Amino acid sequence: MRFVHTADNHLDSPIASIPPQKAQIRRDMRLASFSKIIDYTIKSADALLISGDLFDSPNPPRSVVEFVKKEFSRLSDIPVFIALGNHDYLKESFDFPGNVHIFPESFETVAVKDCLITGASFASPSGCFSGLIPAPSGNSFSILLLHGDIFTKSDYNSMDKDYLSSLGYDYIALGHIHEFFEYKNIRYPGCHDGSGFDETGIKGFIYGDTSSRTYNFIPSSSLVYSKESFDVSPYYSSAEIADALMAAFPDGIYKFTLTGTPREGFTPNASAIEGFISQKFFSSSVTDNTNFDTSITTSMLYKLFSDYVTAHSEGEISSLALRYGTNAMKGDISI
Ligand SMILES: [Mn+2]
Repeated sequence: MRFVHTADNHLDSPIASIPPQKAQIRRDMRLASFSKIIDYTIKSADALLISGDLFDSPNPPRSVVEFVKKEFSRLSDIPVFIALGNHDYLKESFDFPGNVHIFPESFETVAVKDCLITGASFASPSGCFSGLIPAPSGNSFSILLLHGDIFTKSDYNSMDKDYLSSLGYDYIALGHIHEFFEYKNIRYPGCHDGSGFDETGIKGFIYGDTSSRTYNFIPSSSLVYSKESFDVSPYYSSAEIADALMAAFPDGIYKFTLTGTPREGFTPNASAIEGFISQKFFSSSVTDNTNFDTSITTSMLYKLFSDYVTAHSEGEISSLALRYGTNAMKGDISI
């Protein structure tokens, strides 16, 4: 059997860290990425496995449920197996089409093709499945579909990864951790497309083939969230820095931090750079964390000035005053 394994889609999730008018566009992009996973399944797989947190809440907005119903219908007779998580636990009936199977609160095993899929769903926002059951005996390829945490002792079905791994399943399809991770027969696909700076990097799903026992990560994120430091030392102006940023990074959602020591007499203008680069990046912010030039800091004038500034200000105000003052003493009065 060839399968697609996805999880933690949080399709109705609020989008943080970007302006509200862009957040709506970003929400739609994440739905479109989910549609591409459905396209991929139709083209290349015999089943779709979802390890929980498909939705961000147990009562997602009707429009999102309708969207998912339509997507599942497109799969026609390709089955979908869902083990609900701590966000979308068993609460309401989603009225999904007949090819969709949601596992109940207690473990159940379902046969499909050459596989036996065992799974269970969260029935409340926290909890654990007591008595994880071993893989069924026999020659069938066995899959365990579950939402849970193998990294910390949390309220979200904490499991010991070595114990879990030893239960005899050929493939353990987990959800909960929003980053791809594999350990022996255990795999987390991560979320399918980022929704905040706690989900940085390329996101995707797993495409598995039970006969060759190959399990590949397939990217599905439409835009990547990224935090980047950028050394401004080689550049002479804010426009140059903006050009360099746009040349160095693909479109995405960024938090840039400027570092290094700007050239003499020049102070980067973070908000101007933000303005320049908005023509390329879906969303970006720029923070100036550069050092100022200290080549004149031994002079008496500088000492009087810096003593006064540090005695009368603090934090960012203090460091900006020192930088602008230092530049002014060298004849540069631009800010
Ligand atoms: Mn979760």
